[in-house]
Amino acid sequence: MSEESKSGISRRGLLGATAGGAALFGAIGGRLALGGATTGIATLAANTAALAATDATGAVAPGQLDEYYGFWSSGQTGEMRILGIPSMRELMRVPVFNRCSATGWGLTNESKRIHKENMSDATKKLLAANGKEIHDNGDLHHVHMSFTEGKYDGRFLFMNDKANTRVARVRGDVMKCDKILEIPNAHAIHGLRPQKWPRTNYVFCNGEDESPLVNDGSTMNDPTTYVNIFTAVNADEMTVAWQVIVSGNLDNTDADYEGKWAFSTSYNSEMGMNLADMTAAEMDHVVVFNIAEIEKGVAAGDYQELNGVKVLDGRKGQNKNYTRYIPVANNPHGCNMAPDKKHLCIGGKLSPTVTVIDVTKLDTLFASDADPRSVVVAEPELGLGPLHTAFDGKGNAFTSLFLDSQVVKWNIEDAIKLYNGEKVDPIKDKVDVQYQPGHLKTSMGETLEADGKWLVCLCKFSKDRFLNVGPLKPENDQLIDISGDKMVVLHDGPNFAEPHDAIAVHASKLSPLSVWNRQDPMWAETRKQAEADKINIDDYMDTVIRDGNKVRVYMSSQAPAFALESFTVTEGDEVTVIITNLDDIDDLTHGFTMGGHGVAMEIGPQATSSVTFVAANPGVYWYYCQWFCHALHMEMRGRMFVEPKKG
Ligand code: K7E
Ligand code: CUA
Ligand code: CA
Repeated sequence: MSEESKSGISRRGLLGATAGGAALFGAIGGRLALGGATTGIATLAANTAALAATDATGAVAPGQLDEYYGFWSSGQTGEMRILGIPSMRELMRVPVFNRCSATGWGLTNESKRIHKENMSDATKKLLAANGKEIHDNGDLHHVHMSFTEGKYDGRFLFMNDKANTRVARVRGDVMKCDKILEIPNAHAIHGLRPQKWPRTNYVFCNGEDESPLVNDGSTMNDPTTYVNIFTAVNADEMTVAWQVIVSGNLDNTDADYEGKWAFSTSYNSEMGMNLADMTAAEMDHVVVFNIAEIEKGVAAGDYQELNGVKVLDGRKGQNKNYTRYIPVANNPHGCNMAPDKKHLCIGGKLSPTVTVIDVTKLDTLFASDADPRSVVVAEPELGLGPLHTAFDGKGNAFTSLFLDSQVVKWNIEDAIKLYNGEKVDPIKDKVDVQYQPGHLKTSMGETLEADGKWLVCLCKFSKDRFLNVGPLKPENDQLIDISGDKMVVLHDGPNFAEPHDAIAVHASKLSPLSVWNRQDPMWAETRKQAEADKINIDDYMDTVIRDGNKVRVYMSSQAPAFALESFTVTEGDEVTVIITNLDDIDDLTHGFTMGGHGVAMEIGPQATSSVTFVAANPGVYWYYCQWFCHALHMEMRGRMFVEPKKG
């Protein structure tokens, strides 16, 4: 354990900020067993009789639940992860842009339908040329929950794919992806945020990579043909509502608490095509999007239609009602709206400053030709490499300092006073983190219910913090207690490549189902086919339907047996196996794996799943349930007989 966290924990003990709750020595035991922070916490336990199960140390006793759901991105892994906060226990992985061996995501007909539903013809062509139906990878940086009136509403989580320019949605009720939308015209969706007020009607998405607007291979070297595109996705329909062409590129984005604005940082206002050119200018900018004016422009027909999307021109010198460009120091990164509804914080990255914009001054800016910098109300110098900022709801901000490997706590009002010439130091505390932090998240900090309890700092390097596992090391997500004046690092959380961002949502905001609803739309297409085959997929089923060389095998499952002990197909048949799990008990998931066929899927309680493959080789093949479900789980298997083709 490092010196700073040792002293931190004893300070925490002295503060005794842990009152309330019964003495739960088990909580500490659980933590000791993990071999994590040992001595300091043991001392704390001895000194503080009253320690709540989910407070102060981050320790959560066996059998106790976390106070927050943490929704993590996973970068190039392409999935969403759910962790508990403050325990930092990984609770679930939700495959989205990746393929998943456990659940069959990317293999099942239900998941493939979601992948393909909004796929462009160009992507279909590309995939076919590469012998594929769907993409194998994604680069998921930002996960954000839907809002109602500035508060999380638990309905959906939205996330980006930078690699293949997509946006996906995960349902809050079952924690499965239900929509994947390829965004036309834009390239490399990076920053993504839902509208916060009055509700999430739009999800705002930044295209990061500059490309010719009509990208048909007619030009590469004429930079004047290159543009970047800001996209508003209709969150309910998961369709593109409109797009705006901007000057410069787009990195991170956020929205205000009045539903009036969206903001995006741009690190390449230069429109450079290499590192030297992208960092050449003295200043880059933040683009402000005026949502109402853009909607008016759409209604008035002030757009070109490109790949079925209404594209407005918001470049500098074009319609000044749609956008404004606020100069900020070169190559900014993070874009974070404070829960005070007023202050937008822009991470300087190359500059040691955070630029604070007062969004209540934007109406005046749009109505006049005032200096766009007039909306800047503070620019505190905080340290080297400021990337992202989080908030405690008490007027303080926490900024990650990538180069300094620190988190800095600073006060927004004090920073404004300093900017106005008063002699105040806005910096309240700094803490070392291990190492090189990117995003950082406070509990409920991106909502009007920011509670200032926890901060999770997503460090890009772990170096020596864990047992060496070879050249590829995990990231390190650190838990920091921010409830006191001083920040205290409490926990190291190794994580696989590569969470960029996370949100901490109070557990009261969600109540996911334990058993699927039989009428769930997830298998609506499968149901249609079954109805055509006169099969009731809600009931016991053990029927094989032959339709030329297509064979549909309908079977239910109930622990510890599939309804069909065996079935027969002919060599070369296209086989679809459709399974309904009739068990309706909490946590009773079955699986279906067809041996030797590269086929496996999850079937949750009361769910239907289906998978299609070609039985190319004659012989006997065992299928089995791969989800341990019963004392006789091993016996939950059956045979597929593939008869040789005659003649
Ligand atoms: Cu890694 Cu939000 Cu993609 Cu910053 S971004 S670190
Ligand atoms: Cu069903 Cu294992
Ligand atoms: Ca730049």
